Amino acid sequence: MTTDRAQVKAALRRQRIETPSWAYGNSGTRFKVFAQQGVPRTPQEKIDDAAQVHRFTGVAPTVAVHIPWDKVDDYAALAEHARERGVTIGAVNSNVFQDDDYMLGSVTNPDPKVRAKALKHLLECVDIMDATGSRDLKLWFSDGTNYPGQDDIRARQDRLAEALAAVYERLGENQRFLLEYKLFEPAFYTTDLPDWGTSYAHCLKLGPKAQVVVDTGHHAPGTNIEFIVAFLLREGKLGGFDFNSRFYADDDLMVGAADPFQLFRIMHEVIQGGGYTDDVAFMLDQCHNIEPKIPGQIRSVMNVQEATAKALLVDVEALREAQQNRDVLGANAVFMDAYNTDVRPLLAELREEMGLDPDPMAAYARSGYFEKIRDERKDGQAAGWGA
Ligand code: LRH
Ligand code: MN
Repeated sequence: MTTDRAQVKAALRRQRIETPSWAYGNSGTRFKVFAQQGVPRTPQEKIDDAAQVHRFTGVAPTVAVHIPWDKVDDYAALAEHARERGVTIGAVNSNVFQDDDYMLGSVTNPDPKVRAKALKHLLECVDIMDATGSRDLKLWFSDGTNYPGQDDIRARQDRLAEALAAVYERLGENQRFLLEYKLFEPAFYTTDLPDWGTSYAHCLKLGPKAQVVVDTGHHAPGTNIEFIVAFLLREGKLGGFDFNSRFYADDDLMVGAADPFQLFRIMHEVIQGGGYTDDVAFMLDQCHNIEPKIPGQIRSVMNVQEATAKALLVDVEALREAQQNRDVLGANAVFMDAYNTDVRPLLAELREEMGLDPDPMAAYARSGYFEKIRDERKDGQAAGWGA
């Protein structure tokens, strides 16, 4: 018996997808950053654009910020700016990967002065969370080495553990940190947090406020990401996702664009593993290097909705039965039936019931918002990664 339509719509209606402030700014590769018209110039304008994504999808009510890309004098005022536009500030992302001092590492750097500087920034990010009311601190470290012998792998883990313990100590009652891992880049020999196991081990040692975040672009090709999701959920250590997709490396393309079937398999494990709750942060972490940014975010949110709707339609009873009967093809067929279901009419219906246009992309294009920001934001410095 598939989950009935009303139940599926009720579940989709309470979906929460967080968009990243940096997706609205200019971004690119080491070869070129192609500037686009209408790009925001300030954290406030990034939030204005994020509010458009929520306006047309109804399921993107929070915006992740990145420090110092979104540095302001008054973070409480920034949070108020967001509230006035119907969104709130979500995860605070630290940045210890762009300062000259961090060339040989931030919290793992052999130089204790550099480590202290990095830790100071991480603790400042928790101060910002106090001001914005954010629950999550997202920690990603570019730390690593490029040549064998460059540094002591074990000693760097000791330094990392020391910094994480200090941050953990500082976290408030309802705060937590999400520890991100990445196989490689910018380091090309060792990365100090290269995989889910290393992140999980550090989080396990620290306690319940330390959770693992799965960036879907940060694995070796061929990695079964839904296995990692199922495992971390079973351990109560899945704190969230940085959703995007890739054909090769950390391409940061629109989630579901490169591999919609993988996104479906991931959402199936999320739902079956009890992770379709507010305890798991569903964040986008993408760069729209050549495509328009706000429509890119709207399309990405719709891709997550479609994968989630299909996963909610899995006939779980029939699947369990086929699995118990060791009916390999039968079980796979039940799974594929859900995946091959066209859920777009159901989502259009849901949007109408939510008082939204059934076609968010068309509704945004008709809204004239792009023309407005294109004309308003001619002057000044467009925001970017500042890399
Ligand atoms: C690193 C990463 C991390 C962010 C950055 C924008 O590749 O995924 O989550 O800080 O992208
Ligand atoms: Mn990420």
